[in-house]
Amino acid sequence: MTQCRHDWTVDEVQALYDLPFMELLYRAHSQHRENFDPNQIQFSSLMSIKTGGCPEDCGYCPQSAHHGADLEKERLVEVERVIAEAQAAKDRGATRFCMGAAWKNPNDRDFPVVLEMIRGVKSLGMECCVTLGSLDEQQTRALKDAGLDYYNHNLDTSPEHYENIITTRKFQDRLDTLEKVRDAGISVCCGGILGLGEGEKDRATLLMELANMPSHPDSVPINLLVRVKGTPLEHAEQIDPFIFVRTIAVARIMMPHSYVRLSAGRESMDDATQALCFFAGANSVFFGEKLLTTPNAQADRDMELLRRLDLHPQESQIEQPVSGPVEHALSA
Ligand code: SAM
Ligand code: DTB
Ligand code: SF4
Repeated sequence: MTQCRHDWTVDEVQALYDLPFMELLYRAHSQHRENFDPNQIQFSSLMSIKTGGCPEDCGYCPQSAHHGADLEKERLVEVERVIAEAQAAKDRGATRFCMGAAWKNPNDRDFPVVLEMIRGVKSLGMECCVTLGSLDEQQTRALKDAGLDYYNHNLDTSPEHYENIITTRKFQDRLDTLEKVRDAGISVCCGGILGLGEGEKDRATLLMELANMPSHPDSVPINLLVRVKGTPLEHAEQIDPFIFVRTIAVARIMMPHSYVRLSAGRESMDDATQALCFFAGANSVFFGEKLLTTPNAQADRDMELLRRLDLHPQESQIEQPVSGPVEHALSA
């Protein structure tokens, strides 16, 4: 097992980025094979449980009330609908169900309903993840008691670039919530977005911040900005796909035991780039036609890609309810 480091300097991270591409991929893939089955991908499914009208002003996000994205707002969805979607995701081969809400933080009226959703998803024998914004200690304890496995809370970019992208909260606010999540014994899902007009150093600093947390996030989603009309970043310059692949590789080397998720942005990525990401150490994706509000890679395209690359979905790691084996569309 590879040792985990929490004392990276930005120069060390930059030096990894600067390795010749083939050398970097070789190192990352070797690291990946030491800790994971390189032919196995974990599948998560995503559902927006409360859409739009968010008071935060994240420049990338179509759900912010500050921007003019064409989006149908939706109140908190009903628990039954969530459970039905989770069951459908499980039948398609997802082992984790993730729910996202466009909140700065959860309110007292809606929070108990989310707890009910978590209990419902857990009763299906799935891992459960939610992303609800900032939390206080009472809320993290309640989430843990409801059986929550993962909390997603992204750092998104470097502390230096943060205020160019989000002005309604501080980078430190994110770290504070993450500390409460960790202290409650919930696994952390934390990553970032590339393509926010950041520089080389911002990307290196983001990975340094992630790896230098007291423990590495269990899941590290690396998102490629989905450029949405009406958001301040709708015309952001697209990054070179090889920079994206390098970022996956550097994340894999720095956080050897974490699941690195090739997250948003796959729809606009060609198959060869995705294959390079898997080689570089990405071993988790969102499966299903939709992310939260934007389209994801089509399910049939994903199945075909897996088949062509001889990749197989990871089986559930939690004990299943007694209702019998589930036929996986992905393993068919
Ligand atoms: N409101 C909560 C929060 O921001 O913590 C949870 C939901 S928010 C939509 C979850 C994550 O989605 C964000 O942290 C960001 O990383 C990602 N995201 C949002 N819009 C995106 C976009 N257009 N492209 C890529 N990732 C995006
Ligand atoms: C994460 O890092 N990416 C997901 C999930 N965590 C919640 C969200 C992607 C959202 C993409 C834009 C949208 O569909 O609204
Ligand atoms: Fe709100 Fe989250 Fe979107 Fe930011 S990323 S505007 S906090 S929903």
